Amino acid sequence: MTELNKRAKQFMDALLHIDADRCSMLLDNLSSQGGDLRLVEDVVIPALEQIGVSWEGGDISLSQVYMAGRICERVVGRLLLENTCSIYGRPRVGIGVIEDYHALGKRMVISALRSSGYDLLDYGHGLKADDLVERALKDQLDILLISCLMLTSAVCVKDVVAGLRRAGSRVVVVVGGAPFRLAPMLWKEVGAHCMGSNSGEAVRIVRTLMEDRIWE
Ligand code: B12
Repeated sequence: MTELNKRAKQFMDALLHIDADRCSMLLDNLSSQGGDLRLVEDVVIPALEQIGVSWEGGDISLSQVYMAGRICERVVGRLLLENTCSIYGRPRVGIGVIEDYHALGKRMVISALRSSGYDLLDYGHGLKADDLVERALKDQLDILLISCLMLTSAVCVKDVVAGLRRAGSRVVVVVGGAPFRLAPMLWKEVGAHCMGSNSGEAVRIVRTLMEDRIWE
């Protein structure tokens, strides 16, 4: 087991014991070594994914999953950039979680983009396809980032893409979240332009789209 895997395991144990103080302490120790977002990618996400697997296997309860999610929101939130920005210039980027309420991934993507110098609009979570279409059109977005963690939510991206094209919009739709990682061709099936597996990829995708100015 590598050092980071060991950290992820320690973090998961603390989560399952609903020990928020220990979770904070473990992250603070690592955070002092620098690279906050990398740290979340390497420690928090593997821990949460393993918790999801354990829940599926019937080894832990939904309340433990729930509390793990809540603790992560709190402790990770402290490490992320929280300032709300308005969008100036190009590209105009917006992000939202379609249908479901798994919002941590979106927060990480926002933080990575903001710390890389991109402003973006946060549309929140639990959004219907029509909400996303309406907002993307109203804000005249160039890039719409959609996050989700449930397969049933992922398929709704199709309706967003259809709604945008019906309205004549050329906004580029980029997706991310567990269903797209698990089914590598799903992004194509729902009509997205591409998918990203983590917050670093979100930054790379926005940068490339901006260089190509694909919306022009
Ligand atoms: C924590 C958690 C919860 C918490 C959520 C807390 C919160 N506020 O977010 C709670 C307890 C509330 C919850 C509830 C439920 N959950 Co849940 N949950 C999880 C769990 C364990 C971790 C999710 C998480 O936060 N991961 C960490 C984040 C940071 O990762 P991420 O979102 O993937 O984001 C990263 C990348 O994907 C990427 N990314 C994300 N978005 C985007 C967007 C773009 C554009 C790009 C480029 C990249 C990108 O960057 C991020 C950083 O690397 C997962 C297990 C798993 N394998 O994911 C199950 C999981 C997602 N849940 C699941 C289910 C079924 C549910 C419930 C239906 C359970 C129930 N019976 O009530 C409800 C549904 C609630 C709802 N309507 O949304 C299933 C979904 C299965 C499926 N096939 O659809 C999973 C997979 C568990 C499982 N193995 O079965 N859950």
